[in-house]
Amino acid sequence: MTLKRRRFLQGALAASTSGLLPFSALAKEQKNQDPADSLLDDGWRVTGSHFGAFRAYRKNGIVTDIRPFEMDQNPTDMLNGIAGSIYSPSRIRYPMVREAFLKYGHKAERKTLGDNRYVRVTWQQAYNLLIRELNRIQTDYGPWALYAGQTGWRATGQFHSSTNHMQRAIALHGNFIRKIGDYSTGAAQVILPYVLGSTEVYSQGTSWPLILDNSDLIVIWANDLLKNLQVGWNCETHSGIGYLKQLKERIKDKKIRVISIDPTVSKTADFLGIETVYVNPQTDVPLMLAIAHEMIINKRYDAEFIRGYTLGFKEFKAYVKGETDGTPKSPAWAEPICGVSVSKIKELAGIMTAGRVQILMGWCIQRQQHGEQPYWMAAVLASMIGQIGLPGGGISYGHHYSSIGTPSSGGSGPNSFPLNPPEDVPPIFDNDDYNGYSRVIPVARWIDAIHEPGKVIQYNGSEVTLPDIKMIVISGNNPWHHHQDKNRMKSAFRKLECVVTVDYAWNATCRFSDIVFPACTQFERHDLDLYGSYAQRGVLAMQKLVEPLFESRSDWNIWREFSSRIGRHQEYTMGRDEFTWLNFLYDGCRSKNKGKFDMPDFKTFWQEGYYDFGAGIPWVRHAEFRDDPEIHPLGTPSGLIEIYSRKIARYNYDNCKGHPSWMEKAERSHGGPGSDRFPIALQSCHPDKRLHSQLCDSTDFRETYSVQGREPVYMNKQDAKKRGIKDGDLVRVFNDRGELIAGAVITERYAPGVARIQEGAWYAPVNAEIGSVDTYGDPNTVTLDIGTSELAQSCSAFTCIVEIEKWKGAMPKVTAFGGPKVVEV
Ligand SMILES: Nc1nc2c(c(=O)[nH]1)N[C@H]1C(S)=C(S)[C@@H](COP(=O)(O)OP(=O)(O)OC[C@H]3O[C@@H](n4cnc5c(=O)[nH]c(N)nc54)[C@H](O)[C@@H]3O)O[C@H]1N2
Ligand SMILES: Nc1nc2c(c(=O)[nH]1)N[C@H]1C(S)=C(S)[C@@H](COP(=O)(O)OP(=O)(O)OC[C@H]3O[C@@H](n4cnc5c(=O)[nH]c(N)nc54)[C@H](O)[C@@H]3O)O[C@H]1N2
Ligand SMILES: [Mo]
Repeated sequence: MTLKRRRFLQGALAASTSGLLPFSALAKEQKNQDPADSLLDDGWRVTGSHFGAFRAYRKNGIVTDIRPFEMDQNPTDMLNGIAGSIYSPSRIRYPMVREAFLKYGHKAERKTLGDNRYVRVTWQQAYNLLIRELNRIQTDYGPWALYAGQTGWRATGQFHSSTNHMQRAIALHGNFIRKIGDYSTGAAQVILPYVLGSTEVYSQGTSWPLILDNSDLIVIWANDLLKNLQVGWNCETHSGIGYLKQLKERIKDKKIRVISIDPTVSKTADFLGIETVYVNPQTDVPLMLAIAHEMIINKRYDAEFIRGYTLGFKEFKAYVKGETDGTPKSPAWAEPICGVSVSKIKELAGIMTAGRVQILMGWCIQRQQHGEQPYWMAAVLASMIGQIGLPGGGISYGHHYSSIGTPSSGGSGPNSFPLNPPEDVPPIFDNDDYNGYSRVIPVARWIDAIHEPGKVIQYNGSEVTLPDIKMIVISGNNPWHHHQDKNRMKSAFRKLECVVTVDYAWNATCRFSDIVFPACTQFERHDLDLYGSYAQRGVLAMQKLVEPLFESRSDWNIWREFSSRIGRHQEYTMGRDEFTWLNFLYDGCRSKNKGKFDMPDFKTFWQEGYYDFGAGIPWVRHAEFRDDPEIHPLGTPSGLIEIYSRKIARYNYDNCKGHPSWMEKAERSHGGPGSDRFPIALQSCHPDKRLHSQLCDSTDFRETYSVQGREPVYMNKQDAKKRGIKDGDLVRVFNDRGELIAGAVITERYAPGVARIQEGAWYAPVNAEIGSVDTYGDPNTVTLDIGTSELAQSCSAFTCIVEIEKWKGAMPKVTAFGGPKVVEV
């Protein structure tokens, strides 16, 4: 896309946000989208993505214009990146096989893995290799040697859900290792059921209108709502951002006070113009304990709520007062650890116990060592405040995600393409013997398994025996973005025998694979999905914009042919084609909603492009429990909020005790362990202009934020000055685990000792060697790969410290983009 075109798109977005575009006219102009209809017609089509639902114009077979969907009043800039991703130089064009693997198969040396040398093969050759390898793994080893369990942010669309297609097809062939939990909320999902009786993070939360009307104070804790609400699990329409705009008005009118507790001034804090209380990274628990200490000493907590709705406050109180370990968790104790002054801590304890207080927790503080603790501790604070179950009070663990807090319409979305094969169809390799290994592993521990097969680890009160993984199949996720410590991953991948990836973008995961299948993007196939995510606002037709580029195919077509080649076509497809599936899923949705919503038939729906369920009714989380905890108990063992958990105490873990507690980290900035050598905390927060690694391939869009072609590292002015670094300099970010090149952006929005590189920057080593410098700037080059604790064993990416210096010497070229080095054989 040319710069001119980009400006045009930006102009189009700006115009449409102010409501100037005649959307109904656009809708009318849409051609009949019946499958029989010529797919070569020019015209407007409606579709959607994680970044937003939108309409696109197709001319002469290419996308020439993208405008937000009329139900999206707060469209995001990321729509400007979509065309550049469809037409990216990094698109996977053909099936590709690693040069050494093509010659020697699983006996190929693996030291060259990552050198990016690939041979173009035919689809037939690629299938033959894949099936040969799967047969070999199931025959020579067993289901324990195959890992196809990883999931991630595959495109929106319930039918083409790419991980479902891959897992269903592989399951028709043989069994494999699966995972439990996710990188997003792995620690929360395990700890919160013990404390609040449910995972909380993916539950609908108290409706924004009630928060706006009732809260006196909103505490935004480790949470950047404005940034993270840009992306949703379904086709977003960004209602959450609309509520933030209303919140800004209430702040201006002095009706609500809002503070942010964060090591940086977040995009949200900047937008709302609110106070940020800087906290040192990884030290929220000492700050929270000191607030609790202050409330206890001054008897400023809701003793009645504690008595009626919670269990175990006595044990916790003894710890806070220092009766169990000799250390009172006073503000004076906390200040040198968390960096928040005694007076500020006292002020926080004061304002959090005056008036109606809503706490809104973000997720990234549970993505650190002992990430269970701040989550548990926040629930304890909310219990002491005593407003759980009241409108505008209590605690939420999800208002920054997928429009949580927008009242749900009550409509039901379409089901997805079924993940599992029909129950009466056994796999071809019908072997259920896992050789004593666990068949399910905690999601972030798969590299541990490759390094130490057979090792027994603790997990959530049970034992997991790590399997001996030899082969991995990947689709709809990008492990060479999402996992920590790239050099450790590199050495693990050298031990594998075969890695297969299905994607549309030639990212680092392709570069560390043996066989790569080219999927098309979601814009090259028909689908349907919810729009509005948790608002469940309606059902959206996702109409194909263009035909699959190069030799790419939809995931459905890729795995359909695979199934055919292993003799399982009928079992895979259930006799339906793409459009009969869409029709079937839509009809299922229509009958679920019968009586409540009068949905039209499929053909009419497809022509109209969407069906709107309308707005929902405001609702308060945990109101029933508050009303009567005996009739509506929580799902905890006692039915109450467990400040002390006997169950967890009985596990006897050193790194997760019976009540929330402060434990020093493996490494930590601001005077913590290792900070003498690596004084800067490196955050790897979610990107403002990407969804993880997605859209990084969109060249012009990337250039709107990159620095001299590298990913930005945001750092504090003082830190930069001390190191002689100027804004726009290329720098070396490093620790003992690895090094990367990034472009410095100097800002006053970060506290001294805190820097950030947004996750999802494409990993791009100079060569295949372990330790090779990353030329584009993936923060996971340097992050730590340990479990949060023996309880959740989740991702600890935010336990990471580094040093930063000006880059010296020759400057290697960026190797991330533009696909593989194609080798002729
Ligand atoms: N350091 C650090 N690491 C992190 C995090 C962090 O905060 N810090 N966050 C973690 C979190 S919360 C998450 S959720 C993970 C995200 O990790 P992932 O979900 O793995 O990240 P994505 O980049 O979204 O990967 C999706 C991949 O699927 C591909 N894809 C999209 N649509 C399709 C399709 O239709 N078909 C096929 N075949 N492929 C498709 C995309 O091209 C992309 O390569 O990262 C985790 N990693
Ligand atoms: N634009 C965009 N939106 C997204 C995504 C995306 O990739 N792009 N991904 C989606 C997904 S999969 C997820 S899981 C969510 C992620 O949602 P989160 O994990 O909540 O998001 P982050 O932006 O990583 O972090 C939020 C805030 O936590 C602060 N923080 C970091 N460390 C600490 C700490 O030690 N203490 C305190 N108090 N604050 C800290 C950061 O400074 C940041 O302001 O976002 C979703 N939304
Ligand atoms: Mo996530």
